[in-house]
Amino acid sequence: MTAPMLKIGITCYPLIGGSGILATALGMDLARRGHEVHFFSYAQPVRLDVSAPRIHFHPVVVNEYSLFRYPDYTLPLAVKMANCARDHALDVFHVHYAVPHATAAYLAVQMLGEEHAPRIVTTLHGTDTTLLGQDPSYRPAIEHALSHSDAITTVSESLRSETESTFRLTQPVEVIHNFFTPAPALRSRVEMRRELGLGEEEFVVVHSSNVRAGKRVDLLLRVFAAARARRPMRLLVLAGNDFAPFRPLLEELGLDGDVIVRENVTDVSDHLEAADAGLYTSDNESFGLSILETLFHARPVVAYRVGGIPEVLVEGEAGFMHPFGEIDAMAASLVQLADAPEITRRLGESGRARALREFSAERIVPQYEALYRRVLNSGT
Ligand code: GMT
Repeated sequence: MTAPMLKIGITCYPLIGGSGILATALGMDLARRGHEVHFFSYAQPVRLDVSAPRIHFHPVVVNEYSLFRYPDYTLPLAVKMANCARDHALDVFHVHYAVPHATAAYLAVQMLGEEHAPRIVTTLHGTDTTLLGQDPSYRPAIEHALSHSDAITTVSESLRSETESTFRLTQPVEVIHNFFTPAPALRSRVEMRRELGLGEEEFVVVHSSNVRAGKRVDLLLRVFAAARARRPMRLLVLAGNDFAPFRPLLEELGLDGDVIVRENVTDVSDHLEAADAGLYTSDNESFGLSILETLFHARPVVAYRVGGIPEVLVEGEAGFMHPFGEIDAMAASLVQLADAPEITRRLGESGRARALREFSAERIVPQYEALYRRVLNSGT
């Protein structure tokens, strides 16, 4: 007998950022598997295809009231989630990022009455533990919402251990790693390189992120500058936010002609295919979804050994890691890759093979399905 299809409400941030990207990919994959999936957010998530079967998007409208200096999002979100759960008989609320989504889910459940309400699964993605969880103005509220979740997951072992030491929780925290499915290429590597003004033989390093403070774009440029000083290479930055604040450093380092910046690209896959290796310099990452994306394109990665990155990037199998803040060692790894195309190719292929083995949708999405069924069956 086949298991009944589920009705799942997914709440996430809609922007270019790991948690929203992952939540969108998960919802799309669940819908492909036959589940009915309802998304809640203040804007349509960037990678969400609302024309796909069984996908629904419910925008949360935030009205402006003159009394409020700061508009409130949590209450309209909770009301939208409760109404939708009632209208569509949702089984599960799966909220990505605790603040304020897990609190909104708790409120929605209280409004509906626990007996008739969906179960709550909360997935922590990183800064909800590592940043907001350390803030006394947020921690008790996050702890409250988590303790009223039917299941809590983190995207890495590293984040699980940090979550367990940050919050007092009575229920277990489970790890379900992130996954990735590359989008089909729209153009060839040669076409993409031509479009970017890159020569066929040039060694191209790629970095893809929201360029927020923790991505340490300053270190990215310094590492690249140190590598560039040893041999020719180019850096392609796929920036999910305004790159302008980094222009002065780029000029100071004399990198103007060697760095290509593209903001808010949607065809990330084509750009990754045009590159030869990835460079990531975050001071912390619970997982590093961009690193995984790069590995899926068979590009080895050079990164700092922080947070959950060692769970994604196995040293010697998919690239190189160095202690946070190292510049010369990171640059030396880039130069090594640039000088040895055979090693670069081999690392790229073994990185992709491991990514496929460990972090494919086929492997990860059933873990979420099993979790939904478990919370529904056990009532816990
Ligand atoms: O830092 C970001 O890029 C955004 C952030 C988010 O919440 O959207 O990313 C977090 O979630 C991603 C998906 O699970 C992880 O791959 C990132 O490592 C994590 N960022 C941090 O932990 C700083």
